[in-house]
Amino acid sequence: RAAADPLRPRFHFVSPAGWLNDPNGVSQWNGTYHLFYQYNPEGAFHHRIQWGHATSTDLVHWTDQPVALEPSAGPDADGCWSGVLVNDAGTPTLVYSGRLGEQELPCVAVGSADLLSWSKLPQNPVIAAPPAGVDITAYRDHCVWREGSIWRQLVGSGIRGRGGTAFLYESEDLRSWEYVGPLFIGDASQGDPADTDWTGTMWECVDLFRAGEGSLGTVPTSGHATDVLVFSAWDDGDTRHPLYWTGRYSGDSFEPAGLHRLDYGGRFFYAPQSFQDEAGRRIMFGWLQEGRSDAAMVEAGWAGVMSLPRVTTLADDGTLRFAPVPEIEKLRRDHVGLPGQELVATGAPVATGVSGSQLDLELDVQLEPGAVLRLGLLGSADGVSNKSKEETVIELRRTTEGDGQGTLRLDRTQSSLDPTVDVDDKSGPLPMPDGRVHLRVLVDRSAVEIFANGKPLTARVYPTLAGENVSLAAEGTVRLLSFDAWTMAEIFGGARNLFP
Ligand code: DQQ
Repeated sequence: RAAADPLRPRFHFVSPAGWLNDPNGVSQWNGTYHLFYQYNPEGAFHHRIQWGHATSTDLVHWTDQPVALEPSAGPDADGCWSGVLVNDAGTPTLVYSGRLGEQELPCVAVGSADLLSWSKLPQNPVIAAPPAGVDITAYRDHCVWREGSIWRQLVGSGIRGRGGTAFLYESEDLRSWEYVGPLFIGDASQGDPADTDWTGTMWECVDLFRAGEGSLGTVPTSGHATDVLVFSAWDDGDTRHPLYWTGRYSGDSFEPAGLHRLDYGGRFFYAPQSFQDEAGRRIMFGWLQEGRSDAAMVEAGWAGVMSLPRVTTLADDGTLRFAPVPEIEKLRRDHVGLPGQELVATGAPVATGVSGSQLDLELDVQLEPGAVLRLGLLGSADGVSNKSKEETVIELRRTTEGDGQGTLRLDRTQSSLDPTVDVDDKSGPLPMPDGRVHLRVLVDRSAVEIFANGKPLTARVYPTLAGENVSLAAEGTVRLLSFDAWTMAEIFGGARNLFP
């Protein structure tokens, strides 16, 4: 049933059955990429979470592996929640949150050399309780790294009445941990939960790394380096979105410089986790959660999409810039190009001749001040008025000031005739020097990943009609410098091994 769902992505990783959420233990080990993920094979709902596992040699095609961790009597009896993989002098080691009742505590499992079988330590949990005397909102998820001869660990949390935080610990052996203190504490009184950059009452899935040159805990050798603290701002209300601070991590603290939105799709690119691969690239995965109801997920038989792996680099303005790994391009088929041309306000959209629901689009455009470009996707015309009945629209808008600023917006309001799905607008600021924008769009059935000058906007859409046209429309003057489109091949042919 799930496999036949036309909304199920075909070139993104999805779990073989049931439910998927956060990426875990993302890594490259002796050449092979490993993707673990929060998994419930029993159905498309979040319950008694296990660690699914898949491997890849190219970051494009994935082979399902047996479940790595599943709940057992003890501190993870109610779920093996998010965590990381580290290399302990050659021994693959997982640090994750074991859930028992309403509480999560840090647990460790060591792996066989092929990373396929895992043994939980008998002394789990390795940290018996959250820091004493602190009124916390929650306590879970891990970032673990080696600094000189010691291990350091962050556990995501929040201090009631103050804000999200990450508690710092140290260890010599990954088994006994000493509490150092909060790395730093956010301020939940700043702004309002509805703000797209509200930092939340708890930080899930903290991920600390150095972007640019050098590595964590070292003195940067050039100006082209910043430490980055990624977290998923959480609140027991509706707020869920990934943010990051740039700044400087040194000693036992983090001095923040700037707060940034990680993805303009907010909750649709959640709980990201990154690693450095053997080629030195920082690669990030995130969970593309659903925008349909719990009942619709259960009915579909599957839920949750893993993002395409993203190369994460430091831009000249000190923020992060993202692009899908170039390996993805090997799925491109049936190229369609359009000649460079000037698009002027014509009212009616220009057909591109491209259609499909598995697409990779790459455009270079230049907008005059005040101009707008609309790229329509997954469109269907009703054949009478020729107006689209369903369409997902990506909008680039340049300010009238000519200051090289603009907006990226995803208009989903007409994306589906299904009244029960999420169709909120998503948008964010887009610097466009001289009005120029490099736009990359990956459409995979219900998953849309947009990268505009390196700023990502990820969301889900649920079209009900079979129409799939791609169109372009302009307001003011927009120069189309290049337009290339491809159909994308599927990554999972045939039946998948379910490893009961
Ligand atoms: N999901 C996991 C947690 C994490 C949250 C549980 C983020 O570990 O805090 O499945 O989506």
